[in-house]
Amino acid sequence: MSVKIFKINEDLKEFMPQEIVDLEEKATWGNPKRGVMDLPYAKELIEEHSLCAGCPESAAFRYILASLPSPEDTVIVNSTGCTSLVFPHIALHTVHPLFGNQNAVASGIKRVLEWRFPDKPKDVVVIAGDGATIDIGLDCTLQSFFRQEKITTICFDNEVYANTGGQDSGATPRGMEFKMAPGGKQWDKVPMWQLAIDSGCHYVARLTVSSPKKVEQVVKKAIYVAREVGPTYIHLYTPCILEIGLNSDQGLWEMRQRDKERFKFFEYMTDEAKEVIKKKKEEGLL
Ligand SMILES: Cc1ncc(C[n+]2csc(CCOP(=O)(O)OP(=O)(O)O)c2C)c(N)n1
Ligand code: SF4
Ligand SMILES: [Mg+2]
Repeated sequence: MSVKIFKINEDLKEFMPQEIVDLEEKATWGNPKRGVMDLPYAKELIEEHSLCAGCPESAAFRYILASLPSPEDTVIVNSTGCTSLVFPHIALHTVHPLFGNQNAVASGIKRVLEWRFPDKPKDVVVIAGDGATIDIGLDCTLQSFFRQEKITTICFDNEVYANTGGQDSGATPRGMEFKMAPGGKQWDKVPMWQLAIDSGCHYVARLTVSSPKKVEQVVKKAIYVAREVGPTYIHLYTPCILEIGLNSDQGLWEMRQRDKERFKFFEYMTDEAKEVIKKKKEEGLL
């Protein structure tokens, strides 16, 4: 885990593909002020992905990866689902544990990194779908909050088990129907952001990914607070355009509709989190 592993041996540089040279020369690693404004230029931020064309998860990934304060010192822990299709395309340290176990595995990684590198901040970020975070992995998610693990959990809520063809999840709103759940959801959507607050998270945000700058701000705040205080949680709406019958150019439109209602921007922070955020603002990092 160091910027050095991305350095090309000088003797080999002239033989390296331009793509690899660009990765070294134009990368934003080592600059905590990096952000979504680097997206058009920074080579290490995903250029390709194997999600459906226009899937808002791809935008969410780009904004998050561009906003990590120290990508070279970050480990991302994922879970199976559409999100996992992106990981082979990114130049970051990632771990793919068993479905639903992501917060338990992230806790272990964070503790080992703190022990091994006591003087250097190492960020551990979980990125997983609503099925993994709220349904099958809920136990591991909440227990990591109860234990006050210093990790950031980001849930990509598309309100469905997308990768397995469209079953309803705890995050599906009441009445919503899918191909493989034609009877319609019988219960209300689980308010995971509230569970995160009640379970001890120090910073919680709920939003869509319609505004890149907003995503950047919440990701940075959540990571800085996790470093110094304890668990943080971000709930992102990344609609599955395939399952709700939209075209590839309609994801942004869908998110802007939900910005006004069930994914209206919401932010919560404890007093300790407020202190960290104030300090980071004074340092010009937020
Ligand atoms: C232990 C285990 N249980 C179940 C599965 C099957 N499985 C793969 S992807 C998935 C759904 C993921 O849904 P979600 O977390 O909401 O992610 P999405 O695909 O919607 O992005 C399930 C149940 C699995 N791979 N491993
Ligand atoms: S199935 Fe849905 S969530 Fe998965 S890649 Fe396609 S649009 Fe995105
Ligand atoms: Mg899902």
